[in-house]
Amino acid sequence: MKLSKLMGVFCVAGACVLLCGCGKGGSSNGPVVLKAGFSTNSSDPRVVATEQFKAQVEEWTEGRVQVEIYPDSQLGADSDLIKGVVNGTVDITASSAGNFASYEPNVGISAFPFLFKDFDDAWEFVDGSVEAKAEEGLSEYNIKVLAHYDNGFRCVTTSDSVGPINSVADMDGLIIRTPENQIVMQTMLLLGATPKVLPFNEVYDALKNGTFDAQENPIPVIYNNNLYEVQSNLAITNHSYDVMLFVIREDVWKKLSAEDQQSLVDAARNAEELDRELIKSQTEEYVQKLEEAGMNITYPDLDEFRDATSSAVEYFRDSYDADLLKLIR
Ligand code: EAX
Repeated sequence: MKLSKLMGVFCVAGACVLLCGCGKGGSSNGPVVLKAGFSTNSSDPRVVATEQFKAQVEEWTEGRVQVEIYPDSQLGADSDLIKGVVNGTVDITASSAGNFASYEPNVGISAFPFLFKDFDDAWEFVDGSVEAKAEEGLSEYNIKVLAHYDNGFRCVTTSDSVGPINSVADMDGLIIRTPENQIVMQTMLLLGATPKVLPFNEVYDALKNGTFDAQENPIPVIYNNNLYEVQSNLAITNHSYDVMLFVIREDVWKKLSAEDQQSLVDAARNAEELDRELIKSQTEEYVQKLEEAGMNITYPDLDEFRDATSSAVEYFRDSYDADLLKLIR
């Protein structure tokens, strides 16, 4: 067969492969590889749930979309991971809603103190229209919300030297580490403590060397990240519910075929369900494990804490959408 004819055949074949590749989300340049980064270690439910997401996405897209998981702040701390999604260096992350507030302030609205009585109450809110409205502005920053992971209800831990928390008075003057979340910081101020921000991957050492007296995080985070090794007391304050946004770069999302997008949506919904199950069961089961690990557990009167923090919404009246604020009180 003459060379020119042969060349002709190759071109047609090549074009056909290209056309096929494009149609199916993956491209002729091989699979779409999504880098997913997290601030916590691999035993944390957000990472465990994303491992399931990875398996389902790769199976359901027949390998056209692949997910690489980077725990332990390998791709950066929470604020770096979110910045990475915005500027295209990280494809997927899950982080507390409050950490997105520097892009879209309304997103952190579910963190107001003592807003929810239990997980079902919180999930109903997070799956509702208020949260959806609050998240609308994220698209402008190339952030697409795929699902709502759960971090749990935040509680206060303290060192041996400052002792346990049994009342609001015990919070007075505590140097307490918080994430970069203005609502959590104001809540600590209203309780008389002094909040200071530190990236999560530096918290263990900072507590160990006494830079901080205290920190606040949900029970699964305290256990899964071994914070009981550097804090002696746990007060069950449940002072703030911590929804986490499981997000993907919008530009990458838009390049996927509708079929592969649907696979990611379905896998993300399943991962959300698994994450919530894990967080709820660990919140119930890990208090005993923390006690067995030597922590002194206290149950302060939360009405006193609720009263002391009741002005938080008023304080932020000008920072949040007034209609949204009306809907949370
Ligand atoms: O779960 O920084 C924090 O305290 C957050 O809760 C973090 O994502 C760890």
